[in-house]
Amino acid sequence: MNKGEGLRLYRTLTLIRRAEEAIRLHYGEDDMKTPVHLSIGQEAIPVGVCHVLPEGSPMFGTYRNHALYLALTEDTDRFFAELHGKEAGMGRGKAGSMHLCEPSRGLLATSAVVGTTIPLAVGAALAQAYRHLRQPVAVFFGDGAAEEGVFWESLNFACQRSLNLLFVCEDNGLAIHAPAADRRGFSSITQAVGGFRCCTATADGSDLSAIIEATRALYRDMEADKQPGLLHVSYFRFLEHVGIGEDFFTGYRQAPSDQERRERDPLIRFSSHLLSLGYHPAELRAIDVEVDDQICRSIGRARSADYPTAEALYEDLWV
Ligand SMILES: Cc1ncc(C[n+]2csc(CCOP(=O)(O)OP(=O)(O)O)c2C)c(N)n1
Ligand SMILES: [Mg+2]
Repeated sequence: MNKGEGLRLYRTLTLIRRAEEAIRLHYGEDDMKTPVHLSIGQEAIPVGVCHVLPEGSPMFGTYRNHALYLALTEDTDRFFAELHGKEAGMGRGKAGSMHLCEPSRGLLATSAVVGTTIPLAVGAALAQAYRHLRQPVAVFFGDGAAEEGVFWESLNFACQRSLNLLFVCEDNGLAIHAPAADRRGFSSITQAVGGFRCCTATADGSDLSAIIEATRALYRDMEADKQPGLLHVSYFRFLEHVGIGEDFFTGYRQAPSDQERRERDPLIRFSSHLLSLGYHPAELRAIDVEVDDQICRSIGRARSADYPTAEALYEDLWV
């Protein structure tokens, strides 16, 4: 990783974190007309994967998509406009937080319905194969989605057709409040997938460098074997399933210690890594200030922007 690359990655991680901290700060004012599934703890996964895959690769995600959207676009103007339900949002104020997409940057769809974008990604990868193109397609999904039939059917079809498709399982060990052990008939998704003609890799979601390294190696294997890949990344969900608060007090899981918080926080981990490589703290602080300024201006623009007209409700529909 050269110096410019390190700073760019730090900027993207920081942009995602600060954008979500801004959501937490302002959400109570009730100007953001959408439920939010925050990605604090998960940010490094899309940042790492998008860093490795070729620019413009078709991508699909879930309702927990803020990190993926911002990693691909860094566009906080359209992001905050959408969260405020404004016409200037990337979904003209009608998508809300759970359906962010930006086809011009490769982000084709995200969805509130668990597992639904997995077969869409298979379709996109099949289209690539049909046109004799080898652009990889990536789909991000949670550990809960990996228990749905559609995941296994999609995996089977992708392996049978040797599609250039990267499955990225963002595993926080929870489906809302239900831990993996209460839901699953298998102990490890990579083992369970091991019987398919599919390359696999794992990484620690709090370590951006490890995610980049694992994705690079997996993508090389996919290219060599001409088979799909599954990247399993475990991470810690710092906040409640939906909303802006912590939920440790509810008792279904334990609060992390201060040391665990530091170890599981991808931004703390990556900034410590950069400092250990000799980056100067002032370089990182300058990025923090610039990012905060960008976010502040985007929120200001979103607040003063126009709502869509009533007629716009009937536009952009397939009927
Ligand atoms: C088909 C479907 N079933 C159930 C739900 C309700 N639901 C919303 S989020 C969620 C948990 C999903 O967990 P996971 O895939 O691990 O994603 P995470 O929220 O942990 O990122 C469920 C069951 C839904 N949205 N869609
Ligand atoms: Mg989960």
